[in-house]
Amino acid sequence: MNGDQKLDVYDQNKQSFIQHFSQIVKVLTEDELGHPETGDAIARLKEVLEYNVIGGKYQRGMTVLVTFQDLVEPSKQDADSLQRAMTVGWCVELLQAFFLVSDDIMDASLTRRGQACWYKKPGIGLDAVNDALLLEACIYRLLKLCCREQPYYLNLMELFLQTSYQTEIGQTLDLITAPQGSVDLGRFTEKRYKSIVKYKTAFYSFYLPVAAAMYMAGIDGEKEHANAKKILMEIGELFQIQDDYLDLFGDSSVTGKIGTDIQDNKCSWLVENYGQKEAEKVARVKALYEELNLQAVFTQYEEDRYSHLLSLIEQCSSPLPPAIFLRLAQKIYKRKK
Ligand code: DMA
Ligand code: MG
Ligand code: MG
Ligand code: MG
Repeated sequence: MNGDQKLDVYDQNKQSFIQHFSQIVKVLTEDELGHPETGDAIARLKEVLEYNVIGGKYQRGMTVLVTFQDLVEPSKQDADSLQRAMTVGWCVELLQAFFLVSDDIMDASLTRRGQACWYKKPGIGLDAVNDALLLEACIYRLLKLCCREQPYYLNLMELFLQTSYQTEIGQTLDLITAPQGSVDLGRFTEKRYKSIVKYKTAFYSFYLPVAAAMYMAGIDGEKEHANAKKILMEIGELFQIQDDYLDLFGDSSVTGKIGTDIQDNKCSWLVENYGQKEAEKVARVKALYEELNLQAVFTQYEEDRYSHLLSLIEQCSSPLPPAIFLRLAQKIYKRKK
């Protein structure tokens, strides 16, 4: 968060966005009235939603809402349209929750958003796999309930489906590049690294929310989407590079998660001791990174990429207002979580 800004549109809308969540839960759980025999499952779903969809930054979901507000003229922003933009924003947050519940199992992580990972809760374990699938199914139930009558319904559905596939391909690359118990730094090329971050993070975190708002505003041209995507994929790449940095050097009381990338043999730089679970080996890799002054290298790299982004936005934002992209870039620049 950049302190020198006035209250930005994210802050202005955050409260009403979060308040809308109880509406989402209500819509997703009232179905039980018609099917009383599923009541116990719906109670479980409610618990899954409340534990896993809440507690993050809501940046992805809010991006749908604030971008929609930028793209649609104020006279057409009636209460119903804004409600739909919020609901679609929550669909992005549901997709994120679906990925995170699964990701934490695969990465053997311990904490997320300042609490135990869902699968780590006593009595949950691998039942969390089904909970993740439930979260995914909720996206399409919500889209149908709120947007079935809208001209952009099919575009949105295809967007969510395609983005899910891309993210899953990214997670596949992430996992097969980091096989358990087999450390081979030869696998870690810059090209592979870029592919992983593009697929596993950039599509769903940055292109998806802006593209959803564009479709809702009636902007469905290929050229417009390609231009926006070009910028958003770069923002997404920087975002995941920061995530990798924060995995080790972030303050876990701020990020809400304890890093596992060294233990998990994840594609990043370096060395013997890498891909091992013992605390002292992990500490040795971290000490080496510190010796190499990676924190300073990262800071410089982040600055360079940020100024590159600013010029890309200047070149490619049209016909969308540059503010849409500038805001996102500013949001993530020097982020601590
Ligand atoms: C995140 O990769 C990608 C997805 C699709 C969740 P990651 O494992 O680095 O994320 P985190 O650091 O949040 O566990
Ligand atoms: Mg992870
Ligand atoms: Mg992961
Ligand atoms: Mg990470």
